[in-house]
Amino acid sequence: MNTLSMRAAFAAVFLALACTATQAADANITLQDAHAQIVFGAKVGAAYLRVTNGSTEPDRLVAVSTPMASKAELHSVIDDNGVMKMRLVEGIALKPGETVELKPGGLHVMLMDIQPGLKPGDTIPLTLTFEKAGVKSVSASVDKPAHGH
Ligand SMILES: [Cu+2]
Repeated sequence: MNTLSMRAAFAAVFLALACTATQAADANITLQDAHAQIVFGAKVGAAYLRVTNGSTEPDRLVAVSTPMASKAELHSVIDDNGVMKMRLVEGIALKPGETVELKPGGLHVMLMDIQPGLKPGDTIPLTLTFEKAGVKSVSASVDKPAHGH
């Protein structure tokens, strides 16, 4: 074996090891307490959940989709001189071991043009795409309407 093919062989081994490590980290995203608040009659709503990165690598939630709405976006809420505004976010970073909570008044999954006929207690399937962990699914239960609506 000449030096060049030795190097190629080592490179192949390292690549194989790197792939194994990535796959081990994949299993460590946990999704909990997924629920959704819908503005009944307006076809818009928001989904909330807790996302935990249990791996030793940083990860990033990059996209969300659902068959129950024509559009799902990651949003944050910002205070613009006392006016609360929603902003589209490119992704949500997750440090190793970190739990990020998507909750009312903060980060949320914006659902637009929601299919009609959903009732409190129904579930909305959400597909979350992570940079490293890949695609994860969770069901969000539809909350009862909030007070005054
Ligand atoms: Cu929003």
